[in-house]
Amino acid sequence: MEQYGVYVPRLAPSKEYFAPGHRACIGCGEVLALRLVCKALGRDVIIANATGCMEIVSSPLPNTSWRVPWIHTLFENTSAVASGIESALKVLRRKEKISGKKITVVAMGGDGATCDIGLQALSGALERGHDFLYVCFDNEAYMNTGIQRSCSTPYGAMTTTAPPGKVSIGQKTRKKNMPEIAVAHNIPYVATANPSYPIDLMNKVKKAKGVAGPKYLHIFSVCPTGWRAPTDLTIRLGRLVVETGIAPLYTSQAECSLPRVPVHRLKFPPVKCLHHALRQPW
Ligand SMILES: Cc1ncc(C[n+]2csc(CCOP(=O)(O)OP(=O)(O)O)c2C)c(N)n1
Ligand code: SF4
Repeated sequence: MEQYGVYVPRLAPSKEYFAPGHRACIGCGEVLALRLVCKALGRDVIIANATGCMEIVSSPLPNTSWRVPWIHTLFENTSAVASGIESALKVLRRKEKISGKKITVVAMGGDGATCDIGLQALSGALERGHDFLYVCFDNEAYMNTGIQRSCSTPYGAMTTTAPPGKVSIGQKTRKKNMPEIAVAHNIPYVATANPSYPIDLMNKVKKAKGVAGPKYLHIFSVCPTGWRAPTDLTIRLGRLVVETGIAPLYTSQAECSLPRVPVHRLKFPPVKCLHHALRQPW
């Protein structure tokens, strides 16, 4: 972690396609992930972005942080919009109305937009085999509207709609395993990432760009505001979820930069990680 500030600026592309001046909270892991995704994608992209924190903080009229073509979509139709864009590009290329240059089509949203409300459209797009990349920024709740629980909120965590106390443990259901659901669609590339491992994250985006067909990237994104965590712990918390095995980094392909950590070799018990984020009542 100490090497983060030394190496990443040297190894990451300096060009920013997601401009500074956006309105994300201090220490937001999700906006850091988005910035890294944009760096790795480069300029030849079209992004369909579901409602949620990353859309809200980046597009207060008349300003925008987007230096690439970008469209705001609903929760329900983000993957459908991306499917339409990809199909339109195919037709325009076939009719020689545009050059044959590769344009990466990307759909993105938070865990609420992805794992709950947009799941049907996402599943359809994966099944139809559209050539696009879906990026889920998983901060484990509907943060933008005030920390409501989603199906990606882990068991026992605190949210405003699942508050822990005398009558409840907090979130009562188990976290939906979205990357494994994507894998079950038999698509060519699924990976998990985390902005606390920025080079790994960017390599996975670059890898996905080069794979034909549907790709799914699930990015664990620390949200200090929603987790009631200190803002200077974002990178550390992102590391802890990997080191404790709470959110392992892996890909659906054979090669893997950071392997799953076997449970018996975890550096810390998971509770240490949860304790940092103050998300547990005990
Ligand atoms: C169908 C629908 N329901 C509710 C809303 C209100 N809404 C806007 S942003 C948001 C939270 C988004 O949560 P998530 O997708 O997890 O992204 P995050 O803000 O956490 O990044 C909600 C509920 C909406 N825009 N559309
Ligand atoms: S609420 Fe969380 S995810 Fe949203 S901008 Fe703030 S820190 Fe980022």
